[in-house]
Amino acid sequence: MSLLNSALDLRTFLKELSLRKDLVQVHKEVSADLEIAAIIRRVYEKQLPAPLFNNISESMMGARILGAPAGMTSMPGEEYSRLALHFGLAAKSTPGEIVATIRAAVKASPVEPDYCSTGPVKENIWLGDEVNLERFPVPLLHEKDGGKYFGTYGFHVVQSPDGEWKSWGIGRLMLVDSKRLTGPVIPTQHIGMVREMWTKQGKATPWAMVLGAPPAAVAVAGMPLPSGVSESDYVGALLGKSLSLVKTETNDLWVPANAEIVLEGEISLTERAQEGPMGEYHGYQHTEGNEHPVFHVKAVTFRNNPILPICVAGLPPEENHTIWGTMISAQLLEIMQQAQLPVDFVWCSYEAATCWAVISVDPVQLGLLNTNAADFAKRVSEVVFSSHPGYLIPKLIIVSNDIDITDIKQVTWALATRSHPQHDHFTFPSIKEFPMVPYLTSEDKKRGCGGKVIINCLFPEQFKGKQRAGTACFQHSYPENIRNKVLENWESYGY
Ligand SMILES: Cc1cc2nc3c(=O)[nH]c(=O)nc-3n(C[C@H](O)[C@H](O)[C@H](O)COP(=O)(O)O)c2cc1C
Ligand SMILES: [Mn+2]
Repeated sequence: MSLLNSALDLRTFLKELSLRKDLVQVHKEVSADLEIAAIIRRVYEKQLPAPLFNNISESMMGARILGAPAGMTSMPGEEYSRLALHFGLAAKSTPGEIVATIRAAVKASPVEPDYCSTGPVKENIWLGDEVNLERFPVPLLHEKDGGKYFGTYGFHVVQSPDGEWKSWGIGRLMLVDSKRLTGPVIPTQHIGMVREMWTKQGKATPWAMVLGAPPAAVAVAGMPLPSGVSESDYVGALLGKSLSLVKTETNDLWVPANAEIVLEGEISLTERAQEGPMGEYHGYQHTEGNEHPVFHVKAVTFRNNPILPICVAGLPPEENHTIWGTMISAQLLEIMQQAQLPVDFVWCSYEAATCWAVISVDPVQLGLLNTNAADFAKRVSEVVFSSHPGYLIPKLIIVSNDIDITDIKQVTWALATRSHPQHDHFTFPSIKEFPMVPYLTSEDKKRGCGGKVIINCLFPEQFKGKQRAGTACFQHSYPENIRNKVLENWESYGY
């Protein structure tokens, strides 16, 4: 079976997980009222195989839930395998290989979708009065959440009124009642920009949400591509293959033909509802919700025995870190290299809950720039913080490339031992900030800025192209003949 098919179809993806012993079929009856979410939380925290719940108390017959669709595994050397499979990549893929694949597509020509007349997502069609969202197993995710969440691993589909920009973006949606949902529509995210175009015309925004999409499509819908780029064309470029799309029943939007569930309708022009609180990606349970626009559902189409994939947000690693963090890393690396900065890798450490990105700099190239920490931090801030991906990340840590930035132990060591308390912390108080960042005060949110920071962990001599004396460790503190001798004799020492 070609791994590419796993990227193109959720059910093929699940078969491949099963072959890899990375899927648990749960046949015991379970409740969508906290029990399923609690199981999934434990699965993330112990890095266990993804659960597929086949028998759910509260839902119509046959509907299923998939948990931890891009959770980490604990199989040695295959920790990123579930994420890698979203792109059709091998189980042993490293973060570097995954990011390289995602970025190669930025440079490839867009591949337009195939517009099909029908597909499996049309196996069941509910129109108007038939719509009853509560027949699906909509889960309560955390005890103190303000409601049940239908959308945690699905993407919004909207398009500009002229039809030129078709935007797909992951965003959460809470159930209001059997025909209505609500969730944030942040003005600086693309759904907010497109909605503003419709609002200016005095119209509600035609909208759909896709659940159980091809894994590559979901990942790309969680990627901060530039505005105006249609995510469907980018998925085609990424996989070298067109996505098959079908038209929604009640509006002019196109959605993956093999999606599990599609909700369609509109984002109300004026109606709002209380959303949340929710346990969120930074690992905290909020205690108060907010008012957000109402999404009216006018039709639902779904496959037989539909699978609702969910993310139970909270402490890392879950999909807000493995998917969002990885996609942001790829885009940050792209924009920094385009700006000719001497950066060879960027990684949003999953452990930092998508609140920081670590930047790996080549000191030899850096030396050629003839710069210093303050000027370099300023240049990085100009390139990163004004960009769509950089807007999402409040903290940057700059290290030299002797550090493997995907290894949190090495990043911790660099942070503790290389940044000068007085000279290496650069703050930028007036830069636009993503409102979901957890420590923002209500003042910050009103201003739209909470302050960004760059922590420089490059030593002064590294700005002159020199590495500090090597590290004191097995690899660097002994001549090769001694290291080889020790390795050859290892068992004879008694180990
Ligand atoms: C599991 C998951 C949940 C997410 N939830 C939200 C959300 O509720 N609101 C939001 O603005 N972004 C959320 N994101 C991030 C956006 O999907 C991401 O920033 C994407 O770039 C948005 O699309 P856009 O760039 O076309 O605006 C989430 C990402 C993931 C992976
Ligand atoms: Mn977009």
